[in-house]
Amino acid sequence: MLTTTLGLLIIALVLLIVFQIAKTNELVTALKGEQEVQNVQNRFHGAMFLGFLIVGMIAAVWSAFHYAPLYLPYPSSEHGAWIRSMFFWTLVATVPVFILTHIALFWFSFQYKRDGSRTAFYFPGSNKLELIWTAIPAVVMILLVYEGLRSWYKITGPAPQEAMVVEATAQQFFWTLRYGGNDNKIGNKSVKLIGGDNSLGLDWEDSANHDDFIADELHLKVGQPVLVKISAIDVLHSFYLPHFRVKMDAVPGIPTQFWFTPTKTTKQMREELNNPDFNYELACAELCGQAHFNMRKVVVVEDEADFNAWKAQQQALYVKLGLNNQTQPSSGGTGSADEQQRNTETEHTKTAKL
Ligand SMILES: [Cu+2]
Repeated sequence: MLTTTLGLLIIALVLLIVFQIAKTNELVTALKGEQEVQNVQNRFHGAMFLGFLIVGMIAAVWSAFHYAPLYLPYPSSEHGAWIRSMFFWTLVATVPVFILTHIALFWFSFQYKRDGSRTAFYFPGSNKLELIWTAIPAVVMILLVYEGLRSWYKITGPAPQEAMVVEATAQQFFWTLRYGGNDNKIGNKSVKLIGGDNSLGLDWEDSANHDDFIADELHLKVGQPVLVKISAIDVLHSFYLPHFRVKMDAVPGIPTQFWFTPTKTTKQMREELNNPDFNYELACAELCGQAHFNMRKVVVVEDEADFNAWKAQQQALYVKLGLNNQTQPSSGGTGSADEQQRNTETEHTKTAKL
C-alpha cells in the first residue's frame, strides 16, 4: 500500500516537473525568439544522441568482455558444436549490421540536426536501392534458416539404435532418473498405478521393468548416444543440460525426448577448465514453483569402465522393493513384517489394476 502511494506520488511529481519545464520553455521562447531556442534544443538533443552512441557502444563491448568468464565452455556434445556454429554465423551476419545502422542512426541525428543553415535534400526513393536492401537481408536470412533447419532436423531426428535409454520424470521439485537396466528398455508405467511405493506408476507386470533402476546422478558414457525420454507429473518443467546444449520441455501428458552424444568426460573438463570441483549439471529451465532452484542434479560423464562399475552398483527398483521374492513360493514366514506389508500393497495395486 505504502509502495503504491509512494509510486503514485513520484509519478505526480515527475509530471509536475515536466509541466513546469514546458512552461518555462514557453516563457523563454517568448523572450528570446523561437528560432534561437529551437537551435539550442537541437544542439542539446544532437549531443545527447552522440553521447548515447559512444556510451552505448563502449558499454556493449565492455560487458561482452567483462562477463566472458561466465559464458559456457565449448559444448561437450556432438550436436552442441553445430548449435554453437549456428550461433556464431548468426552473430557474424547480424552484429556488423547492428553496429553500422546504429552508428548511422545516432551520428546522422547529431551531424544533420536542424540549425537553419541548410535545407533538406529531397529524395523521392530509388527502386535499385530498395531492391538491394531487400535482396541482401533476404538471402542472408534464407541461408541462416536453411542451416538452422538442417541442424535442427539432424538434432531432433530418430536416435541411433545403440543409444542408451534414460527416463527423466519431473515433478515439484525433483527429477527421477530411471535407467533401462540390462535390457536397455524402460518398462511401462501408468498414472493409474501411482500410489504408495510406486510414485511413478510403474507396471510390475511388464518384465522390462524388473531390471530398471533409479539413479541419484545422471551417469553417461562418453561417446555413447543417449536418448532421454522426458515427462512431467504435475506442472511444466524443462530438462536442461547447459554444457551439452540440451534443453527440452517436460510437459504433463505429452512425452518429449531428446538424444545426444556426450564427447568429454567430467575428468577431462576438470583438467581443461583447471577446476577440480567442476561438475556437469542437470537443471530445470522452467520456473515451476517456489523450490524451482532445487531441481538440480549432478551429471557424470565417464569412460566405459567407470560407467560399467557404477552401473554394477545400482540395484533394480523391483529388487529393492522386494517384489522379486513375492512370486516365489513362501518358505514359511521368513519375510519380515515390513516385507509382508509391501507384498500386500503390491497385491492391492494388482487388484486395483484388474
Ligand atoms: Cu521444474
